[in-house]
Amino acid sequence: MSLRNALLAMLTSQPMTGYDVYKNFQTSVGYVWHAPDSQIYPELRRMEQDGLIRGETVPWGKRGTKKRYSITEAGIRSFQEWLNTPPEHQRERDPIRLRAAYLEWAEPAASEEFFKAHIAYHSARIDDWKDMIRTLRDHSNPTLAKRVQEKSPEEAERITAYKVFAYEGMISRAEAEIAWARKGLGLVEELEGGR
Ligand code: VNL
Repeated sequence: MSLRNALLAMLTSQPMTGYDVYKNFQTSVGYVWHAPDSQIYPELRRMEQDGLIRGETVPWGKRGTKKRYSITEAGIRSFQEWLNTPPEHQRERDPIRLRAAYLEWAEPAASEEFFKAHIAYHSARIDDWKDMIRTLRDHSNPTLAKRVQEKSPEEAERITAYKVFAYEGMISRAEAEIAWARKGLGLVEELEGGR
């Protein structure tokens, strides 16, 4: 369901071909909802069957055609219904904490590597999200640029502020992960150092 809503979000910015949905996705909402093309194309076809988007054939190149999707009224209603409904929280399935809970079975060096890799991963993600915030604020992100074109400055600001806020949430969470992993390094040192 979430992939569907992420794809509807893309098509609220402008009508696009499947390939453009894929490209826009990877440089925008894909940073908060990862999905490979193998999921995106079949889901677009299902969404068309369900009437949430409409594909029309448009000319392409010298004599080719391609399909361009636009969101339908039903698609907009479905998207807004999702946004106006309380969130569904998934119960925990946390591979990192699962593993952390049993580090007494691991080699101390492997435990240390585990926490260091965790720090490196989240540090890299924070850098990506900070870059994204910059391109949102200056409207150079292509998906956002389309979305705010022809909008008043106030409306553009409102649209941008929520997206920046989402990334600030991602960054806060990653910073907490890094702080936790640093404590983990300390714990491994404390518990395994003298062994
Ligand atoms: C959009 C653009 C969304 C850039 C994003 O993430 C993003 C958008 C939620 O305009 O839909 O990073």
